[in-house]
Amino acid sequence: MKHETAVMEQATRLRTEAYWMPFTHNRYLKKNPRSRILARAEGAYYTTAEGRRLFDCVSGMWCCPLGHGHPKIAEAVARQVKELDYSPAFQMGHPKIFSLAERIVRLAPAGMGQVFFANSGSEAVDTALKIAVAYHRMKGEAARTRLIGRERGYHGVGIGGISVGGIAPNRKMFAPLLLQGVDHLPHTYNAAEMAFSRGQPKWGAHLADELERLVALHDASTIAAVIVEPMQGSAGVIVPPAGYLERLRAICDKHGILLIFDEVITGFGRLGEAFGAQRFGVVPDMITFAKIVTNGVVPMGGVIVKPAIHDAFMTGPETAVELFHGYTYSGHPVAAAAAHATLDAIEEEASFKQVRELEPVLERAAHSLKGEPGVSDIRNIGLVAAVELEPLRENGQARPGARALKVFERAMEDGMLFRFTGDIIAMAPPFISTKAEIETMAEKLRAAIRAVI
Ligand code: PXG
Repeated sequence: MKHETAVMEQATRLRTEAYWMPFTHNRYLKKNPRSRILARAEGAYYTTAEGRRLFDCVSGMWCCPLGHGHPKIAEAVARQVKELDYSPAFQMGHPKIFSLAERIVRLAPAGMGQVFFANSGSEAVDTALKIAVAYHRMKGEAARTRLIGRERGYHGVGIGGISVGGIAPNRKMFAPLLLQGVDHLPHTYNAAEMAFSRGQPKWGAHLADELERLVALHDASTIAAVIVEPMQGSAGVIVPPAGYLERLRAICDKHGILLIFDEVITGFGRLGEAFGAQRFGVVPDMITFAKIVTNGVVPMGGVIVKPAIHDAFMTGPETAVELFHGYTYSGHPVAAAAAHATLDAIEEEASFKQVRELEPVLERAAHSLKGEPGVSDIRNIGLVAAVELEPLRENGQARPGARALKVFERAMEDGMLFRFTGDIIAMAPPFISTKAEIETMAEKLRAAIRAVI
């Protein structure tokens, strides 16, 4: 208990000036930081510095679905720190990273062959884009340099990721740094056609044909890769229309363009299969992952590639480095240990099955909010749902984001930690959630929505 008191005290007596918080309204939060300071976590719950228990409605930031303080992962990490805390990433290796790569390939859709490790989703994305461009060059098609992203896409915050990304505030401040020769597909969201869809919307497969238009404009011989999230997460849960990803795949095949699925959110079970690729039955050429691979305990990201991509680099003298890319912490032993323990737990706890069983529970609970004040759309797939709210208006002017912030704060007072972007409230509860916890989450969201009008 002594330790418990120390943790709480440390969390409450804060000097907030020196820490510049990421993607945060720093000045607003620091006016009243206490309610936003987390002191502890266990299972599907956080405890704030004020001693309030919060249900973890978005699994940390989509990354901790097996619950916090998982004993197997904690033990594996502690053991690894003592056994081999760090191993140079270049020209050296350690057993766990080889076996982890093999395991990830086994989980991936058939036809994948190798894994390149990074430390975050952003690094994974920039790695995949570099591999795509370099691959074509290795194959003698050095003119294939263009990258195609999608409106509302989120691919992290590296220069490559924001260039192919499609969220305006993430791009506009950094415009001079954006990569040249990038184009974007339209996003697939259309409220009039798909509001309140359950699972994949029926409308919208034809939007994949926009890729043909970009090919006609730029010529296939200049295009290296298309990168999309199979389900757009950060932009507010945009579920791919039925048939859309299949069409993207076919068009990429026709023109020799690599298809990259950014599965940083969807990888390792969020959609009830190991990857979105399996859920949607479409196999890309590369898959980026991060987050759930270690249950969020230690940073890790990576790219899974088809053998043909890997093999294209395996030329020249055997003593030459084949890919001039990598990070000090690529394949970190502690991350590898956490990932093995996470994958063990996923198997033992039948996590993908848990997700499939909870999917209809979340779907029903989320869609029961239809008709509540200001709710303009509800969408869901796997263990993910989003409720979109109409913006609040003040003197006839819309104030984007204000309603969701109020709902977020209100729900927190009621023991729920949601995420919001703009006026969209996201839910991606832990796989270990009970049916009752998911239903309570939706009821508390209902109460918060009703309180904010
Ligand atoms: N790609 C995708 C598809 C992501 O969702 C990244 C890349 C970047 O990963 P890193 O590890 O560099 O942050 C992400 C991250 C949210 C939210 O609530 C989503 C992310 C991160 C934080 C919050 O929408 N996605």
